[in-house]
Amino acid sequence: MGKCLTHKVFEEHKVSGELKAGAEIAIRIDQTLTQDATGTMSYLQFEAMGIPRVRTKLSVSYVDHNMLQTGFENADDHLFLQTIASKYGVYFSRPGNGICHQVHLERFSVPGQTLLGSDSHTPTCGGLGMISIGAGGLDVAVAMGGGPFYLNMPKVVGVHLRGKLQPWVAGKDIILEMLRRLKCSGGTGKIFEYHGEGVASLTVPERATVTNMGAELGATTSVFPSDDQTRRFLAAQGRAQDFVALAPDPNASYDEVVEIDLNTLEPMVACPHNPDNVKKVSEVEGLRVHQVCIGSCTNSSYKDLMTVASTLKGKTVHPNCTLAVTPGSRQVFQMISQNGALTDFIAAGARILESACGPCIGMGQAPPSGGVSVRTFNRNFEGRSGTPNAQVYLASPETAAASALHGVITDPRKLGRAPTWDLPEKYVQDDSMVLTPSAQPEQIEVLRGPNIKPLPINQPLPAVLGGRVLLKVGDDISTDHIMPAGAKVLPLRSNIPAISQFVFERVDPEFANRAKKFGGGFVVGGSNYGQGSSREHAALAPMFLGLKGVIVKSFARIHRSNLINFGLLPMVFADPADYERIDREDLLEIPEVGAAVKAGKEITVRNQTKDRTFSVKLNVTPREGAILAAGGLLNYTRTAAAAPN
Ligand code: MIC
Ligand code: SF4
Repeated sequence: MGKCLTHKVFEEHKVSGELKAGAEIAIRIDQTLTQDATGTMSYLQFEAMGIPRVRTKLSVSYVDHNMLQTGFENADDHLFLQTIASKYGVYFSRPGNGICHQVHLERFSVPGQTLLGSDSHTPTCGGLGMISIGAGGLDVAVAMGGGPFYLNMPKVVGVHLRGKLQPWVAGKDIILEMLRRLKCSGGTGKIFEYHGEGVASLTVPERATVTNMGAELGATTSVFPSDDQTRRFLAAQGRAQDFVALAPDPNASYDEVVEIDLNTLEPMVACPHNPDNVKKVSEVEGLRVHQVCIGSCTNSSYKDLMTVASTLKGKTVHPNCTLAVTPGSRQVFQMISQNGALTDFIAAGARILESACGPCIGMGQAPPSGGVSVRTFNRNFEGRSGTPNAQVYLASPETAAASALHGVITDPRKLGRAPTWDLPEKYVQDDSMVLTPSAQPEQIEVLRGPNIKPLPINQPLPAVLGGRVLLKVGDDISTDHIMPAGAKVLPLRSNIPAISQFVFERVDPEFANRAKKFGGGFVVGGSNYGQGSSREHAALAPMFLGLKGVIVKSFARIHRSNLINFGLLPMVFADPADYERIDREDLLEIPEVGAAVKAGKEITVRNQTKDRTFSVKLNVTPREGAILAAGGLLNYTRTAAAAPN
């Protein structure tokens, strides 16, 4: 049997372990990326490791999330990030240069290399044949220091694409169809490798939309081959030298197979409040729309914006609906400005936003109360838009443009002939907003405004772990539920004491006070706990409040790793029925927790309130067990470094 592309790249980067699904392996990381909302912590952690300069081929620090600057906090963070990047050898993409994933795809992605990013949508660069994985900031800090990235080898799912997308049907509809079929935990422990004759007609930006939103499947990453489309894209970016052809062997074997016929695919939409609540657009057509937003790392490429601009040209947005447009990068912005598409947007009544995450992370453009917002984004969790009762629908740029014109959800195929235009032979190539690190790092002073607070560190695991159940939640709890973002909370990402007040705020505003009252404790949850964002603040801030562990039916990958990285026990009910037999404020005790963690398997938990015991599974590797025992990865790394050889 031949090899799949994923295994070829993993083999080249393997440091230890076996390429056997489920086995722990470590891979070498060529490139890293951070964004400002997770980056400040990541660089504080890197600094704490005492390594003088990054040891990757390339590390880039982006500023794209915290851009509103309604107070000093965001600007403080930007200066911190700029100076620390310069000191430690990291390229710095200045605010205004664009969304990290879009810019990285355009200017830095290299087929066949590995990329680790402190953002869950890092898999975007899989659209160009990279193995690009999202992780917590601490894992990225370790990779910047030259350390390998540890993961359990995912299964590789071959997604066989047949046929060709029909007019008005987009890359976004492919990934929405995947979400409809597999649901948002369907990709846990998996890599999706797209292949088959249908791949050839998909452009790099379309592929990047698919791999980007593979994050919503819970996948470790998604990847496309590197072929003629890739060669053309890189050449148009002035980076022909970065091209490497990459494909699976013709007889490659996959752990699982999914088939999609592009010929018959229709425009799709994810309905409130989860990205996997997917229907055909034709099933929800006619619903009144108050707002349409074009942008985010999923759909803000030159291709996406040109599609919308050409659809709107000569028309105006429906009077009942507002339209916000975000070009994904300065490159896209410059190009639509040069070719007149920006004028078409303005003439159509669009509100043009700067190149940043913006409304996707609740930084402005909150919809009206109970309003319907159609967005080309990737997440529609309750409240994420900034309006708790807004109804957010996720769709392609084509569907979003049609809906903006009609003021109701509209199948774009109703608009008649699809506009046609060619992808550019040459993109604007101007990297002047990417700053090169200093050649004299000793002369660089790292600027820390009052928003930058020191990093809290956990204690090693005690002999007995005990505490109250602080909260009991259901299935699909996202890291947006645990640690909300938005204009009020996001600026506090560098200030753990302040941000910890907002933990679980939208689920239970009393959570932080209860945690303090009981001196910490446990959280109980359902399936797919911690889906969504990679923000390690969803582990770090609860840790600051005294959280000791989480007991759930199942975890999402990145959040589970983040819990371990900060010394919090990720426990899974051995018998899911025990979930029903536990209540908020029950007093739990785990005796001899140290031995249990070392053994890595089952732990007995005593529910003193209910006077019963139940079992939970830890399923940690020996390395993860040692990290938990040390009270987190930073402690573990320090102890490992201090240990005699
Ligand atoms: C998101 O889309 O939720 C974010 C904001 O980009 C996060 C990272 C963060 O919380 O800073 C992500 O996707 O990882
Ligand atoms: Fe930014 Fe939204 Fe993409 Fe997250 S999903 S990186 S907030 S654009």
